[in-house]
Amino acid sequence: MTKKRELHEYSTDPAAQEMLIRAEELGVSTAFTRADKMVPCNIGGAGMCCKQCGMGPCRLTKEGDVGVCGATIDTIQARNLTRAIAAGAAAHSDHGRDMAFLLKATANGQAEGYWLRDIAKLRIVASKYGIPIEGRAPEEIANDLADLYIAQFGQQTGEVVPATRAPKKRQQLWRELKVWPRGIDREVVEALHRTHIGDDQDPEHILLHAVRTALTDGWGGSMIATDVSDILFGTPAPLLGQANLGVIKENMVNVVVHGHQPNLSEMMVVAAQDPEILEYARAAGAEGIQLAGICCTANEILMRQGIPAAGNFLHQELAILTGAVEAMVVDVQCIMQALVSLAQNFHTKIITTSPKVKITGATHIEFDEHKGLTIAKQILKVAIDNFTNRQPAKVRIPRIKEDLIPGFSHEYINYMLGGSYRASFRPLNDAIISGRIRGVAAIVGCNNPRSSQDYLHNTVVKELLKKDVLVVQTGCGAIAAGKLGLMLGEAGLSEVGSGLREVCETVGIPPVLHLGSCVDNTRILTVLTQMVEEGGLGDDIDQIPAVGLAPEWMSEKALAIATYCVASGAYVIFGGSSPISGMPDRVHDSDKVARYISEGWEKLFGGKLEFISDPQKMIEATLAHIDKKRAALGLPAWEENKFGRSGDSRMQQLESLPLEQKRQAIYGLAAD
Ligand code: NFS
Repeated sequence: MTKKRELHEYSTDPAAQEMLIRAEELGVSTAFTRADKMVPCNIGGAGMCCKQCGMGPCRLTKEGDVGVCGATIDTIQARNLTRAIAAGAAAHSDHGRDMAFLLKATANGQAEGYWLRDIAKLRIVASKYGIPIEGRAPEEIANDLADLYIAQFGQQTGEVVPATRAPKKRQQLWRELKVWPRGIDREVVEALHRTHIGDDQDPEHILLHAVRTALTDGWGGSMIATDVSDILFGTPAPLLGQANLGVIKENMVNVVVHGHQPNLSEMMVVAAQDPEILEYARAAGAEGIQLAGICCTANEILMRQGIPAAGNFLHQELAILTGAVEAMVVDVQCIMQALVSLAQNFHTKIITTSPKVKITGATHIEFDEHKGLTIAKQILKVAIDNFTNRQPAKVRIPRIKEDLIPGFSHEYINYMLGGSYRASFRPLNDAIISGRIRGVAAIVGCNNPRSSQDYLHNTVVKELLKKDVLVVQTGCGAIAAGKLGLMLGEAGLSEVGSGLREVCETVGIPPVLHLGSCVDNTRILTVLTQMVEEGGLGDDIDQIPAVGLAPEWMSEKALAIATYCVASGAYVIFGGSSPISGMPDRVHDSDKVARYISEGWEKLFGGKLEFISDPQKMIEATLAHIDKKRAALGLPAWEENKFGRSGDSRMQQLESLPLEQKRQAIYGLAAD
């Protein structure tokens, strides 16, 4: 069945809409139109299809149905969900492993072009694990830290060490429930073992291991990825960036880097500034090289180097449709196979670089960090050589882009709230305690062509801001808000609740903080932990008035993130469709798993995972949860317009008033 949608039903982004019209003119398909043609399987989509063995696939469609082996719907759903979580955890953690090996190579002078940029973070992280730092060269410390991190992957018994950075009470809980991961690879392998035909068949028991597998991602592999990226490329701090397809430039060699790992993209940034390469580009008739990012690679180089983001997940094909991209250089994760056939309509070269990822028809130039700079230059030369093949008649670049300020690492938030001498989370906690900030929402995750691009993300963000909820974002959700102009100081404040606005103006921050890529969801864990440790908001993460949302999720990584956030104590809401939705009418048997990961997990961890497709209901559930947590802490109930008597814009309004009226307006004093 083919159902064509209206343009705004495909994307709320005008640049995307422009490119979708272009795709139609050219008669090429995109994920947007393919989603119309591909009707999702309602049995598999609901989690009721088991294809774990050759006796099936078994499709369970009726109450009481079981598979050939006797597996029930609950068992099948639990197994499917656990496998997805394991795949997501594997992807993030393998990224972390690569970064740990890069740290090792850099420490030993074997990684061409890389160096240890953030020695302060290196020392802080190393000392958390008892690695001696006094009187030692950064390379020695980095070598020890790399060894410790590499060991986490193959560790067989004991506890993965990054999780010791969680609040004390949470650590205790994980030990009691026996979900503290023993080793990163071990938990992923065990998840596959347990979900093999004829193994673990108690849904709750399977899902408890899913929790342990997810924790190995958030408090393991992903945390390692973030730490090492900061040490090697710098801990992010705010800078000015841009986002959307308008960052592609007609007179430049445009190279789009897409994927996830900053080892490649950071070296592309270095190579693109090399005088020899720039001269090579000029000799080809271009004014220079424009690097731009897609997906989380975009976030990595945007927040550290200010390299513009061409867009989020659903922009990858649209960038090629501009006809002005000489090369799209990809590494791992979220890369659509359709890029290759789409690029054949243009001169664009798709270059795969990871030893783990090849795509039929793409050019493969394998990246090796031991000669990273040399290979990055080689890739750029291929792109430059392709510049003369560009067909000017096919070039259509939307003139749409937006400024944004990314780079809010946990370290920077700490600094910005107190400066060098009084760095602290106190002002944030105090603002929540007073009710100026009602609570915090972390809005993360993907785009999904099943819903209008960025619509769910930005609808939820805008509504929560009006209600004084501070928003932090990562991944493709962050790029969605950036494209809309919500990550700028003044521009982002026009429709923000008066209390939150006051805080943003006082501290000088946008109301939506860009915390980085998807692996950097660990920064959210660190922020929440620091809020607990600062005091006044309870003694564990589950007591903080905070919610995590992934309104447009689509990847298995998103499910892993959701699960480790729940296990850390957060209420997590996913939009779109539920992979465990069960029977349409949710009859008894088929919603057991849904109830378990919600009510069941809440009893165990204080956090829960729910799938809510309606954005208004998502917002209501978020606010209700925040208010419930405020009440449990004994904080004053949130009141609209209670605050807002200070702040920059208010001061400007008051400036023209006579003194008495000014006093009255500010302090609520009667004029005498
Ligand atoms: Ni996260 Fe980043 Fe984007 Fe989703 Fe893909 S890029 S790792 S998975 S689509 S946010």
